[in-house]
Amino acid sequence: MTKNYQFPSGFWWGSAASATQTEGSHNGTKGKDIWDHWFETEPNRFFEGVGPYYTSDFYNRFKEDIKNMKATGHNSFRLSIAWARLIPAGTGEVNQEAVDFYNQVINELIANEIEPFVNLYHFDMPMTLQEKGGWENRDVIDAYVAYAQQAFALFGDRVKTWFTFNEPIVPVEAGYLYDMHYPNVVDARRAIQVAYHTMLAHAGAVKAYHQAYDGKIGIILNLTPSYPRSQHPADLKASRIANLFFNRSFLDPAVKGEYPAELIELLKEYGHLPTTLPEDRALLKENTVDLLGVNYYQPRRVKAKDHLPNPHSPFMPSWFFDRYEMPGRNMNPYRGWEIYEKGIYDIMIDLKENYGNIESFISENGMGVQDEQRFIKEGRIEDDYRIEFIKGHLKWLHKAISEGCNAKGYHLWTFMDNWSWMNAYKNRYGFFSVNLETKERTAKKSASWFAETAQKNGFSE
Ligand code: BGP
Repeated sequence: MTKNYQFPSGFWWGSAASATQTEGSHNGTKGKDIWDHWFETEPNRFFEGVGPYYTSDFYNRFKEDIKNMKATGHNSFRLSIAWARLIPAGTGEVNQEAVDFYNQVINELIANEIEPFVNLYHFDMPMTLQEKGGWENRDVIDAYVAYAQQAFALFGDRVKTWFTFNEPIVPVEAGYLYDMHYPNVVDARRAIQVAYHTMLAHAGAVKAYHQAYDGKIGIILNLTPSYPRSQHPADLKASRIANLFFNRSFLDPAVKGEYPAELIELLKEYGHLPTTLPEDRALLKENTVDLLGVNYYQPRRVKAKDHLPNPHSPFMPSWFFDRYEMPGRNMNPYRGWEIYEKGIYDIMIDLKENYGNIESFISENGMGVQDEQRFIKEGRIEDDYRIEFIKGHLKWLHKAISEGCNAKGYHLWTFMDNWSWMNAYKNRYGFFSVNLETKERTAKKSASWFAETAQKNGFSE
């Protein structure tokens, strides 16, 4: 029997991208950010030695791309502003060339009836500020809020949906715990301070926005629902702690304005509370988000530790649980991430039941595939696996909405294949492929499927 998956009217159909991954660092005038610096100093850390200079060249080709977005059924698109492009030194003078560029992009989107969702920070700390300690330095909070205010003043007349950060936990984990991003620190105490300062910067920007503008402002979190191996109390505890560290550490302060008491207790017990000031509590409490972007790629399966942690090893979240490789789980064989479509539903139910049913949307979800050229037939990548992936997640999102969840849209990661940090061009995610030599864009099969789905505001199966 055919089932209809019709979405509420006004549903946001689109995709997401970020400045560093698409614009091309060498295009226009831009101050250095940590990616430029890291690539200059350690190019071997990047897949095939490819850095942020080698991109789809959105900077020069955005008109063509926006035309393609329109043809792909987009009524919304998330981009990010590169802080170091708008304010090359991180603080002070604004770069007029960048203002012109972002104005043109925003105007072009609006002219094509595509709502611009603008994110202020996607892993791209200006190098001048990183040299002063980056998010470890409390002064950087003021620099960020000043940058946010500049962006609101310049573009806020047309941009009505803002985000302060994309996946703020990623720079914390990758940059300060696991040696995966610059500055390659491995120190939980410093990581916790970075996480805390990021949330203060977030709240400062929310405050500034609400004081002067009437649009919406939110944050984009990569939520990884935690599933325990079993209902054994030790596994349940492991899962609860994983959830505290990786979801609630940002979700609670962003939506409820306060950190979970259990997280505070845990950090206190191990002597890892961050340095705070008395006024921080009110700043967080009074400046919660209007909406939430949810990036969902994979769940987190955990179990109680097989062995007690070595009491002399430095504090790490991995002290409290082990990863659990559930037998039979469905893996994306190319990216090595589990595909668990129901996770999207579980997140939405959690937001409904525990976070006041805050307005949200899927701000990233996608399937990275290596060597996608293998799937070319008659000049086009036949990415049926991506269509199935999107459909599978949309079905669960649809169910969540039918049960009263406040989910307003779905954005694929990403519009066209892009440079992905250390993975460079290893995994391709786009509706469009890009010939990196000629920069020619070619629609994949998923682009036409999405266009039709967006146009019908759903699909049937
Ligand atoms: C998300 C980031 C994106 C993008 C995506 C895919 O976490 O917000 O910027 O990188 O992951 O990542 P990857 O290319 O490493 O598979």
